[in-house]
Amino acid sequence: MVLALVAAGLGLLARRRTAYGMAGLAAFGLVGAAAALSRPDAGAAHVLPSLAGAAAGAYALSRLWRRATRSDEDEYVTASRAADRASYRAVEVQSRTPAQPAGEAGPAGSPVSPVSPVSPAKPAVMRAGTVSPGPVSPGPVSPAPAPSSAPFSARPAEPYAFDRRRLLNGVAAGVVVAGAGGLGGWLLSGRKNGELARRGVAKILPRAARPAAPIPAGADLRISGLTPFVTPNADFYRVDTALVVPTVDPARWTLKIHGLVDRPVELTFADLLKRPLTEADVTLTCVSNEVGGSYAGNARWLGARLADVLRDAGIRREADMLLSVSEDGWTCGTPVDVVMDGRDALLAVAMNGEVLPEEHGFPVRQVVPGLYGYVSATKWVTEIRVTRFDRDEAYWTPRGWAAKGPIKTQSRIDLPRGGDKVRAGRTTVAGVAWAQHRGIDAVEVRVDGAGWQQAKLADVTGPDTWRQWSAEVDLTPGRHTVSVRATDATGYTQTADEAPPAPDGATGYHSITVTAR
Ligand SMILES: Nc1nc2c(c(=O)[nH]1)N[C@H]1C(S)=C(S)[C@@H](COP(=O)(O)O)O[C@H]1N2
Ligand SMILES: [Mo]
Repeated sequence: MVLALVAAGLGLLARRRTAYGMAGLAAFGLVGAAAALSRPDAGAAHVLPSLAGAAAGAYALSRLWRRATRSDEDEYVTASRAADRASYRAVEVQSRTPAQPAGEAGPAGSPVSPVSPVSPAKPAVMRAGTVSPGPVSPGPVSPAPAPSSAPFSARPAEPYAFDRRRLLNGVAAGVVVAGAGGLGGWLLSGRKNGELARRGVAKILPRAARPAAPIPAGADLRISGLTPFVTPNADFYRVDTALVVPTVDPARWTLKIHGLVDRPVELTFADLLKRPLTEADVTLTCVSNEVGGSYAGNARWLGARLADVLRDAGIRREADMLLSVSEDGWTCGTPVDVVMDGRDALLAVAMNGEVLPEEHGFPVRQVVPGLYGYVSATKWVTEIRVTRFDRDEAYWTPRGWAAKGPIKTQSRIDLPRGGDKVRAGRTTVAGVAWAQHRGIDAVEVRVDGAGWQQAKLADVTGPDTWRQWSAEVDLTPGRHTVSVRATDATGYTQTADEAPPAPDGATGYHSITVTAR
C-alpha cells in the first residue's frame, strides 16, 4: 500500500519534472539496497534486486511519461503534420481573407472554409513545423511571421495533450510484465519446490517413539472468544527476520554440530528421522510481547531430542552456549544446561500432526520449553556451534536484548475485550496464563482494585504449555477495570511492576476496561 501511494506521488512529481520522479525512484532503490545489506546473510549481490527494481521503475516511468504526453516518434510526426496543416491553412486563410476572424482556424481536420484543400506542393511550410523542439517544451510552429495587426498564431493541434488511452495501455502492459516477473520470481525462489518437498516428507514421517498422552477434554474450556488450547498451524503467530521464507530442500539439509564437542557430526534429514521421535506440547512465546500481547501459540511438536544428539557429539564441560544458525544466517544462543536438564528440547519436524510449515521452519526447527523464541526456537536450523556466552553473541544480543531469555510468568485476559460494553451483573472473564516448564498453579482476577478472586483453571498436559482460566465477576453499571495475575508452580506470583519487552520480557498485570450497563 505504501509503495503504491509513494509511486503515485512520484508519478505526480514526475509530471512537473521527470528528474523528481527519477530521484524518488533512486532513493527507494537505495533504501531497498540498504535493507538488503542489513540482513544477517547479506552479500554484495543482495543489492541487485533493489537496483534492478529501481531501474525497471525508471524505465517504466519514462516510457509511460512519453506515452502519456504522446511524444513517441510516430505520434510526434503525426501530430506535427496535423499542426503543419493547420498552420498552413491558417496562413492561406490570412493571405486570402485578411479579415477572417482568428477563431475560425480550427484544429486540424476541422473545416476552414472557404479555403481549398491543401496542396502538398508547399514543402517550405510543411517542414517549418517539424523543427520545433522536443516533447517537453513545444515551441510555436507558425511558419511565417504573422502580421502584427492580427494576433494570429496558428497553434499545433495540441500534440502534447495527455493521452489517457495510450497511457492506460502502457500501464496494463506494465502490469502484465510485472506479473510475469513475479511469477518467474516465485518459480525461481523455489516456494513451489518447498511445498512439493513438504508433501514428500509427509509420506515418510515416522510415528512418535514417545507419544504424548491425548489432550484431555478439560484442557479447553470452550468459551467463545477464549484462545483455544491448541493453536491451529494456520493461526500460529510468526516472528522472524526473514523477508522471504527460506526454502530448504530436506534431501540436501544437514545439521552440523561442532565447536566444543569431542565428535563433530553432520546429520542428514534421514539420520534425524531414524532417531526415536518425541511428541511434546509446548507453548512458544515471543519476548517482544507487551503485557497481554498475542505473540504466543501452543502446538504439539514431534522431533528428536536435542540433548541426545548433543550427547552423541560429546559436549565438552566448558561449553555453556549453543549458538544455532538458520539457513538465512540468523543466530540464537541457548544455554546448554537448559537443553540438557531433561525437558523436551526438540529438533522438531512436525507441528500439530503436520509436516512443519515453511513459515515455521521446515524442515527442522528447535523448540525448547521455557525460553523465549529468540533464544531457543531457531527455524530452518542448519548448524549448532557449541560455544560459550563469554565468547559468542547471537543475533539479538547486540541489538538490545538480553543474552538469556527465560520466559516470565504471565497471564492475559481474552474476554471480555478491552473497551467492550457488557451487561451489568455476572460476567465471565477468561484467558490464558503461562510459565513454561514451571507450570501455572493459580490465576486470580480483580475488579477495580478490590480483592483478588481465584479463577478456575483448565486441565493441562504438562508444565510446558499455557493454561486456560475463567472466572465469574459481578459488574455494577459503569466503567470497570479488570486485572489478572498468575502464580507459577514455584510459588512465584507475577509482579505488578511494569517493564517493557526489551531487554528480557515485559512485566506487569494485564488489565482491561469495560463498561457495564
Ligand atoms: N531462523 C529464525 N528462527 C527464528 C527467528 C528468526 O528470526 N529466524 N525468530 C525467533 C523468534 S523471536 C520467535 S518468537 C520464534 C517464533 O516462532 P514462530 O514464527 O514459529 O511462531 O521463532 C524464533 N526462530
Ligand atoms: Mo520472538
